[in-house]
Amino acid sequence: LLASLPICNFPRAALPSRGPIHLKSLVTSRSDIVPAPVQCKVSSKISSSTDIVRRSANYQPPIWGYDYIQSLRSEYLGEEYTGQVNKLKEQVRMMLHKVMDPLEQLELIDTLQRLGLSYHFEGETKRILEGLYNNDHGGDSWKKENLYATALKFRLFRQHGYSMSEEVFNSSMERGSFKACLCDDTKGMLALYEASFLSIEGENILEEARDFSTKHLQEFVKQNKDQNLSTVVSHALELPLHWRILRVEARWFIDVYRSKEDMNPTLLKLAELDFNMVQAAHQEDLKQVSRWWRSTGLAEKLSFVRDRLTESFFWTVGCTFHPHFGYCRRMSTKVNVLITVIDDIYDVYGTLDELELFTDAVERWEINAMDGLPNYMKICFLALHNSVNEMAFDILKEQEFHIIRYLKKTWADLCRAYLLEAKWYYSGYTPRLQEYLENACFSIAAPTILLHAYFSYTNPITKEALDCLEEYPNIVRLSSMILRLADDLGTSTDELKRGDVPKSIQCYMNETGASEEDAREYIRYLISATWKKMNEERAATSPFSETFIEIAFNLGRMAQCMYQYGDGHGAGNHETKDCLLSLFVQPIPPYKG
Ligand code: LA6
Ligand code: MN
Ligand code: MN
Ligand code: MN
Repeated sequence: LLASLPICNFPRAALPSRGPIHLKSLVTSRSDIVPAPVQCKVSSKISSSTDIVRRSANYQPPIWGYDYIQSLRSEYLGEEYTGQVNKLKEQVRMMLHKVMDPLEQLELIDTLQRLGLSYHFEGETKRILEGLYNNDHGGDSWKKENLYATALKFRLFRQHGYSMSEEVFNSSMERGSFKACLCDDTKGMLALYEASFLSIEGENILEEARDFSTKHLQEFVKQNKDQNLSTVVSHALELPLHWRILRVEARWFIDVYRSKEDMNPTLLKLAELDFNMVQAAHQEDLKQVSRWWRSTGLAEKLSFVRDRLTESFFWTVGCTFHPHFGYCRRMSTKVNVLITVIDDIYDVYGTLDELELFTDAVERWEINAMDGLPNYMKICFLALHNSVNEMAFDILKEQEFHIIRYLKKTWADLCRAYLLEAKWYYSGYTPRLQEYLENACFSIAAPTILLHAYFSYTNPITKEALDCLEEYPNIVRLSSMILRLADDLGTSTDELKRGDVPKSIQCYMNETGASEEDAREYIRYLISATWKKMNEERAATSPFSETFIEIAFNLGRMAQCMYQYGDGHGAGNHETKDCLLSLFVQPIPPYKG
């Protein structure tokens, strides 16, 4: 089975080796953790004679229907706010020019980033960082600075692609007694903690810094001496800044910033206004793509699948929120909903025979290939075929670049990976973790998502980048790995209940005898190790634009966000619902100061 698969050795480079983890207990039998699948009989219209036993996931209906989405209207769409924003932007630009103290400069850059505003000030940010870097690099000024300033500077420099040695933390980390006195410096600890996530493999000082600061910050939260600071620290401990997507973080940080003592009203006003205006643009994208989604009729015709338009749209906003990327967001949303539907066909509803036929049809990528499919698959196939071909048509028109070959290959790779999982499921096979991941990093669809993203966000498309993409470069593999592992942490409990292949947690348990808790811990460790490799990729030379690399990073971040509290994409939970409301529906009430 495996040998016949053209997908091989996918994440081998990405899978770090690690000594055996401490095993607390052994799992006695698989039946402890895998309840019998929920099955339901449907009288199938597709299969003329026999009753087919199909699984069911009992997915909830979407949080928002078509009419609700179409009713979204923001007053911030109008021209009248553009003038206000421009004025505020000018004032902030002046601030950026006036501020001279290096620490204040860094703090301003950091605040703009967290407020979601830095995209307006890229030139200024670059100029300031360049100046700071040239001034103090090579000198020993680091030694004179406190931990907070050093860590903030380190993080911002690394984020912006400046090379920075972890040695700058040597003086803070090497002496035990110094560590003891740092413990009162929570602000410094927090900065050190955030900086440590910019590390690459093998950076031991940063590794130690992460452990040390994490422990200290956990202790600080327990003591609960300072309510405001504790809130900020807990937020950081849940997920570091480097793993968070900008829009969600900005929405959260604007509220935190409002009650800060040294809050600057100009920054706050600009942040609120800009957030609301970007939200208005997103509403228009969402309305438009929701009309397409309704026109496909897939949600009604295939009532067993997840109807997840808004969540699919959220993934794309997490990848890139800039108002002018509307076309790309709409295209990527289409890709995401189609993936979600097809994934359910393979994981839940389709029989193995049907899945073989569907895979074959996608490989052939021609209209006649539909003929032998059951009706529900015909509809899905044609929706896929039409939508993907239409995207290819847009690119052909715009750039005279013919991309069908690439698109059809990625969908065929995806379906083959899905099919292999279906075969494993029906044969009751549990692969080793490595074998599982080699396939699962395809079946999570990140390579498909990123390939489509490349086409819709890139102009001009280059042959060099395409050749590289065809080989599934590291940046794609690593982003896929994070998405797969985070997805497994969030979704595998429900998946196994209804009947699905063992996911990474279960493969690892089966392979090593680890408890579920230890297996989850190991998967979290793998995520963290994968991020380090991602950080390394950022610095590597590649034929990809900053935008594409950022999208690959953001896809990983979106996964951390979506699966932070369980299955935010499929099952829906109140955290995701609140998040979607705050991002796409509710404007921020303006600051009256
Ligand atoms: C997750 O569902 C899902 F639908 C995906 C296709 C993953 C990424 C989603 C985007 C961006 P599930 P599986 C649309 O947990 O079957 O069912 O691979 O994925 O575990
Ligand atoms: Mn699935
Ligand atoms: Mn699947
Ligand atoms: Mn899953």
